[in-house]
Amino acid sequence: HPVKIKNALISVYYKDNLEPLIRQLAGFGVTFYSTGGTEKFIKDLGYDVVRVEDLTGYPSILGGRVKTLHPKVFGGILSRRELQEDVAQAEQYEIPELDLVIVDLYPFEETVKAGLAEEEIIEKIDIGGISLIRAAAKNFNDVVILASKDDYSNLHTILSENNGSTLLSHRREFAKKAFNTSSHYDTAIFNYFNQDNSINVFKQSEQIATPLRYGENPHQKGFFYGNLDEMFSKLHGKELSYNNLVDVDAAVALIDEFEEPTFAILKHTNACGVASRNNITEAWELALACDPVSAFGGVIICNREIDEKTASEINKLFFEVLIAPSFSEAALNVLREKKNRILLQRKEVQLPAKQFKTLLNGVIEQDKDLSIEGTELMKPVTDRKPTEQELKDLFFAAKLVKHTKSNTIVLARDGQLLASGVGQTSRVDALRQALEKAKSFNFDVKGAVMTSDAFFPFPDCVEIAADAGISVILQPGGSIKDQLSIDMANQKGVGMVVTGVRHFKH
Ligand code: 93A
Repeated sequence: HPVKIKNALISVYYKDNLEPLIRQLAGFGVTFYSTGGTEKFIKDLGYDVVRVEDLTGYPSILGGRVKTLHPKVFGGILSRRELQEDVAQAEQYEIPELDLVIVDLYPFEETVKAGLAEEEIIEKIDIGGISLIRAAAKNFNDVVILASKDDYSNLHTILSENNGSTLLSHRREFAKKAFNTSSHYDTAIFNYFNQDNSINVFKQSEQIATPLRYGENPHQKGFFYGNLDEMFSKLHGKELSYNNLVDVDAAVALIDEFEEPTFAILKHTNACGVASRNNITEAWELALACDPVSAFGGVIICNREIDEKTASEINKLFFEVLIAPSFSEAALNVLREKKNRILLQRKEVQLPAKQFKTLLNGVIEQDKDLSIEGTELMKPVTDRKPTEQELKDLFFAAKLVKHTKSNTIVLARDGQLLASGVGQTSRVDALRQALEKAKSFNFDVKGAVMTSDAFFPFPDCVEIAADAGISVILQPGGSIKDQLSIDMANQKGVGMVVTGVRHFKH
């Protein structure tokens, strides 16, 4: 469906970049229709122009507010060329078929940015131009719309290659861009009026926005955007809170690292208890034993069905949320005894691989940290090599350190988290916290393994860990002082492996 351009309506605020296209169109014998300033511009290039006023029989009125808003203009854009009634009416009312519309809108955003008075800003809300754009884009079947300077050269190329005609595919593409321009324009106007943020744009689409009781604290409003039903069946309990959701997210990310039957208990996104055991009741008991104080009010997750026996043990603890792939009927009966606790049954869904966070006046995006280094990637760098069991423990602890706030140190042994230092401002503080904590729950860390989310800038951590009885240390390496840490390890007779992959989590 090639359409040859015969008549063009041109109404542009900024005239730059237009000249080559005008010259080309003139060469193809196109008739120009134009508004005041644009008309003068084309005339100055030496071409004839029909004034829109002469087409409509009206002058530009109301200080230019009404220039092109007229049936002779809009009829010429919107008439369906293949519809007899339309063609007949166009003839009856002497409406020319306009098959190209070029508009450059009043610079609304620019005027707002320049900080001009409201009166001037309002005057820069383009009405005629935006209507021309929308009309021409709607009728892309017959009409070419250029709503952006960036597209002038595109059309120039198309016309050169097609002897003054465009194809339907071209026109549809230009229409898409035009609606992008018009929607952006109206959004800018909306944003100007909504500076008080009294209309929450996200909230408008209620189907994706779930109001939460509140945000992180009761004085903060909160919403969730997404579809939780896709991820979980809620089997019991009150509504998930903002903080619950944050912890559930952390819990899911952590447990998905594990193949073997595992329980994890989280508080404020950090694990305070994790254990892997073939017997899940045992896994639960060992996870809880890690830090029964922190476990109070936590979020619990397991990657196996919860049976009645395990449920009875979990039931002794006050907790917020329990997540599992399934629950036996009997387990549910036990767990449903308490009214508020939330029971979530997971569904199998692929989660997005990207994550976003607002900051300053924008958003940052990153790939999720999906890297996990298996034992084959743990490079021994000390005289003392890790045993099979130690390698297994290192792998277990590496999964935990990756999902704990930096700076962090994780101590583990035999598939059980012993203690961790979380979110500290120095690595040595994280280590001290972990050791203190282990001691306070009567864990002897002798023979335990230790993992660090990032390299050791100094050998102090290695020295402290070795003196506490840690047998092997895993770290990514990469410090210019790596050798000092390795020397220290050799001197103290502890093992060290490096992975080359850092796992900061902020
Ligand atoms: O004030 S308007 O909204 N009323 C109109 O009818 C109208 N028609 C075109 N502004 C209108 N325009 C705009 O005038 C165009 O979008 C373009 O920005 C400008 C071109 O005016 P001139 O050709 O006089 O420089």
